[in-house]
Order: sequence, then structure tokens, then C-alpha cells
Amino acid sequence: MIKFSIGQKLKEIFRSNRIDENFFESLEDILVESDMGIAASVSIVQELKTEALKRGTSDYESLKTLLKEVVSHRISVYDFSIDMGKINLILFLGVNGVGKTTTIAKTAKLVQSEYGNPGIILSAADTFRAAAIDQLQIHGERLGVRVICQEHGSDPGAVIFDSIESAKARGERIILADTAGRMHNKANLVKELQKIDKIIKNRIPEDNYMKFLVIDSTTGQNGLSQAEIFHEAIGVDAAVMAKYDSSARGGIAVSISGKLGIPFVFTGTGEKYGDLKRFSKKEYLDNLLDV
Ligand SMILES: Nc1nc2c(ncn2[C@@H]2O[C@H](COP(=O)(O)OP(=O)(O)OP(=O)(O)O)[C@@H](O)[C@H]2O)c(=O)[nH]1
Ligand SMILES: [Mg+2]
Repeated sequence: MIKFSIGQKLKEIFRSNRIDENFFESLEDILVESDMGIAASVSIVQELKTEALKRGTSDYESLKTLLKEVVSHRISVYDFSIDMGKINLILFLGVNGVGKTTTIAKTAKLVQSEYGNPGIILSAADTFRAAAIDQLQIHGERLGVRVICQEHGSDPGAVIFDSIESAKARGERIILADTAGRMHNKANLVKELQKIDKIIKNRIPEDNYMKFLVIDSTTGQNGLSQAEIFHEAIGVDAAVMAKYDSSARGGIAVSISGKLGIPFVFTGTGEKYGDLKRFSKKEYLDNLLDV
């Protein structure tokens, strides 16, 4: 796996430059290149400059540690837990292809390994894409969890409603709901999500309802505009950094968390069920900034 390493590049510019204006300019370019976005990169460099000057930082290791600190303030982490006394619903959001359905299956596996068997339902509320329901059913069979679905093209809100009623009737504790990443247009998608959100809000207490946005970490700054759209539409509680095993630059997390205040909950590191970890800020920063 070839990772984009800010640390490597930092070392290179550190060798050729003293810590001066040129150095900070080059650093800004590197941060932009890592997908942090221009606004975040400028403000990080500004803060680093001020702090470095104040502390009299002049060697590579101290500067890197300071950079880690400055970036760290811009990332928050979501503390995921399940309330075993009630029904919990996680709605998975994201544009098509980012890894929603796979992340749902992996989340089911993670919950099984951490909580035993709390009674999990996969809710096939992506009724837009023909194969989506089958895909979820296959995961359900493999993982030994129930899948609630209706026909392709049916009302996603009705699927969610059924899932909640069914979980209530059977005492199941966690509903992982898929959603369509694409509709005929953006306005339709937003309207549909708002409808689903209302149905859930009327039935599940706020603390037990989580909205996780899946971000494909290889898509770069596009991820920020996606986050803005979903966050504005229904509010996102946390984001999942999917496909982080590929040669993702990863700076997008700084952009999303820093600008929108959305914390990160999981990191997807492959296609197998076990390839989902709780997001670790330390690991993320080490990956991004160490050589
Ligand atoms: N390498 C890698 N591949 C992943 C990861 N997560 C998902 N994928 C792959 O990405 C592709 C798309 O994943 P899906 O889960 O179908 O994505 P989706 O968002 O549900 O897509 P739509 O239903 O079409 O909107 C699949 O081939 C997955 O195996 C990951 O963390 N790492
Ligand atoms: Mg899907």
C-alpha cells in the first residue's frame, strides 16, 4: 500500500529549506495535495507558523510534533456505543459506490464481536438500485442476521418503518439501514432522506438514532461537498472513512471534521467483514504525518 505521506514530503522540504516563508509555502502545498483543502491548509500553516515562532521550534521532529498537534485540533472522534436497553438505528448515508452496503455488513460484524448478539436487523432501504436488496440479503445470510426488505422501487420510508416495528416485536436492538446513494436528481435524494429521517425521529429517541456518512477516502475534496449536502439535508452524526486501505491521501478527514465539525467513527480498511476499525486519531495522524 503506497500512502501519501506528509511526513516524507515534510522531510524533503525540511532538508532543502530553512524554516522560513518558502518552507511554509511548500508545506501549504503539501497539505492541499493531501486533500485537506485550501482553507484548512492555510489555517493550519498559519497556526503552525505562529506556534513555531512562539516556541522557537527549529528541528524537524519538533516541527512535525507541532504539526500533529495543530492538525489534531481539527479532527474529532465519535464515541460509538450501543444502548442495549433500547432499539438503536444507524442510517448509512453516502453517494453511490462509496462503500455504504459493505460498511453496513462490516458494522454488523463489529457489533457482533463487541456485543455478542444483540439482535441485528439489516434494513434494505436502498430500493432505488435493483441489485441493492440482493446484496444486503447475501450479507445477512453470511452474517446470520435478519434482513427486512420490500420490492425494488418500493418506498424506503416504509422499509424503515417495517424494520422498526419488526425489531420492536422481536426485541431486537440494532437496525442498520442502507439508503440509496443516487436518485433521479439531488433534490429527490434530499427529499427522500428528509422523509426517512422524519419517520425515524418519530419512533426512535434521538440518542439511539445515528446518521453515519460514508466517505470514500480516495475521492479527495469531493468528499467535503458530499458531506455538506448530507449534513445540510438531515444532519450527519459521524463519518466513516471507507477504502482507507487503498492509496488514499486521507487529508479529507481534516477537511470534513474541521469545517463541518463532523467526527469520525470508523475506518474501512478492506473488503472483508473484519476490515472495519473504530477511528483512531493517533493512528490516523501517524499515518498522515509520519515518514
Ligand atoms: N478496498 C476497499 N474496498 C471497499 C471498502 N469498502 C467498500 N469497498 C468496495 O467498494 C465497492 C462499493 O461498495 P458498496 O458497499 O457496494 O458501496 P455502496 O455505497 O453501497 O454503493 P451503491 O449501493 O451503489 O450506492 C465494493 O466493491 C466494495 O467491496 C474498503 O474499506 N476497502
Ligand atoms: Mg449499496
